[in-house]
Amino acid sequence: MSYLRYLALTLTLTLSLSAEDGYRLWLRYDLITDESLRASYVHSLSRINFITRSGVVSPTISVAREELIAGINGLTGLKSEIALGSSVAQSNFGAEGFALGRNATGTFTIHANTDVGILYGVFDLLRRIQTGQSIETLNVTSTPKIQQRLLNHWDDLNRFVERGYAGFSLWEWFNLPTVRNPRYRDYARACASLGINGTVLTNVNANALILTPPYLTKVAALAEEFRPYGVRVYLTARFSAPIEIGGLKTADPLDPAVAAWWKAKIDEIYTYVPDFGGFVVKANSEGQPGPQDYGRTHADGANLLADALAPHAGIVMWRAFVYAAENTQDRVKQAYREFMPLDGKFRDNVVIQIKNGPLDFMPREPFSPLFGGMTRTPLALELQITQEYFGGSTQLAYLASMWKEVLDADTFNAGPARGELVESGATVARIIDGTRHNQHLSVIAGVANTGTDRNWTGHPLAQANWYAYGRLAWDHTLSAESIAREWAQLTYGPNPATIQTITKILLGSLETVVNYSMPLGLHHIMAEGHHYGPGPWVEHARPDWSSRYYHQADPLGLGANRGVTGSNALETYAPELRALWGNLETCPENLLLWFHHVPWDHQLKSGHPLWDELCLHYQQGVDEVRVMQQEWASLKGSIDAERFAEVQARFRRQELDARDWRDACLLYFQEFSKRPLPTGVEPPAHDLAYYKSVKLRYAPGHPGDK
Ligand code: BDP
Repeated sequence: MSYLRYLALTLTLTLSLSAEDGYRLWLRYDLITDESLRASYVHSLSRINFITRSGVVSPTISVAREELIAGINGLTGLKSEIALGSSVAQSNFGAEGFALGRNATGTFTIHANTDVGILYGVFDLLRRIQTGQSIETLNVTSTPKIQQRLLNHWDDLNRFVERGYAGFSLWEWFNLPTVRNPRYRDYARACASLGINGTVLTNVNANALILTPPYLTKVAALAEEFRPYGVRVYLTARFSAPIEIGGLKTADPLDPAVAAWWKAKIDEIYTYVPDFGGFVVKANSEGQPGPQDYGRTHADGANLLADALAPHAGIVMWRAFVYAAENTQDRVKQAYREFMPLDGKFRDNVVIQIKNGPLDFMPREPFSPLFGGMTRTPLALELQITQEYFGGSTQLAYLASMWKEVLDADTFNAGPARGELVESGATVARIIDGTRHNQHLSVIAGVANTGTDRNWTGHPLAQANWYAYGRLAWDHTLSAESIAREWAQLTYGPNPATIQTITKILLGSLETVVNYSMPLGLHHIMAEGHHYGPGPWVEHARPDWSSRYYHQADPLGLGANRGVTGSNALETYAPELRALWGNLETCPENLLLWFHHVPWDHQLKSGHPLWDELCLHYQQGVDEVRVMQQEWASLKGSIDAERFAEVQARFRRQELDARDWRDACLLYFQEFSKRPLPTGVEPPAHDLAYYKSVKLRYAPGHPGDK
């Protein structure tokens, strides 16, 4: 080899390696190295038919075609020919589903009723090729189980992302509508590759300005960029907008002038965005205005907007994340008490959007009792993809494991209690997908973890959470493991050992964070404000923002008594669960301190008293981070240096953070238990006063400086 060729080759190699910045996500389309596999794809895919009902080339068909050509070309070197045909017959795969397979003449066919169905079929096919699956005899159909599969962006108009850990908001409001960052399309493409079909652009802590014409012009531009990818735009509505931008004196939902204002406003929105999806509303929660300011109910508020949206087929996603300082009820009961009496009182185009747990995206919570409670209203599940309580994008927590816990949870709302734990089939998944109560509307929402960071999500492995959310939104029966494996292969290539290691790291990561932060059902003991790191000692003027409200540590024991002798939040669940969770002996240990105030010397299943078990869980969390570090280290040389180093550094930081969590919490709880650390638990590096004095400044995702 001549020196110049050698130089050129090294340069290309270096460039391609250093280009591993994570921007391409799971859509990499690198050449398949296995020649016989490549040949089999070339054989099957030289000619591909798209069959839709109309047979007309639309912007969606164009992007589907471009994607498929680029994908197959990248993966195999082949330039496929794509033909578009039509079939008048409506097939049974619905508005967004598709069928894949070869027709009688051997031509590979993607068949859908709609153009977006074709696009989803394209991404599905490419995923199969990327993961090395045989398509020779493929014959599958796929339809989404939930209709509206949305991302919720908690993005402000100044581009700050509340609880955002990956840079600024992707939406460049100042430059819109004229300047359109190509990244808008890349975002929509990534969403479409998972079947995500809607995006709520603005923060739930809403700003009414977004509803004014200058901003609506910008919203329209984003909608235009996303439309070919089947991603519809939604906004958050500030309940007091009629006052703030409408010049009215009131926002009372029963005032005819207010209703007229919203009607006109919503009609106006549709002149900008004809396929506008609707609103998410946070009302009478954490200082947001709402119908209760006028003595009205959540139903009055939701129905006001729903009536104005209905002629345009828009929907209202009214959030059930409500609690108030003045309310003396246990915070985890408050939403239930407010919403249960309203069941059945909402318009048809309203869904109640409920966080997975009754408190607030804690590392572990039981499912929200509203899922079992409200049977006459469509319910949406709100998940948090961004890791507010999981170490932002500094730490790793693969959240699909947690989401599966809630999706698969049985609410036992199958009618009269049978008094025993016979599966009722009334899982949260079946409630939100509408099959349990025959609901016509189904919605799932994920609070996004994306931002302007080049790799989209900050932590390179946090991309797996965006991915897993989309995959589960399409099909909640998929397992956390299969999604992890698939993502690892798409993102880090075909080496089985690499895939195995990354999958293992992902799957263990959730429980690891739970162990070193809030094990055994502990909750809400994080630092104030930014929520990063430990704060079991946090005291606030509002009791419900103080840690003690939740952990209830005292000389006798630890944990919140939510049984009949305590707050009785247990009464919000079905009798089967009340019996199971209400008994100290049968309550699953991972929820123990959620439901019980447990004596320090109470013996757990391991044979250890509570105090020792607690300490050992914290230690185990730290140990597990070390194991993840070692496992990651074993990948050196088998993945690109850039992503390797970035994750490695974050694991180093995670180990320091895990130690801080352990030491701070154990020193603090030791003040109550007065017991020594058991054997096997490392002594703390500092004293309690030190941990209490730590102030993290300018933590991401939080507007304050500490
Ligand atoms: C809490 C967050 C806060 C959100 C709120 C919500 O700390 O930033 O505004 O949830 O969901 O977890 O409305």
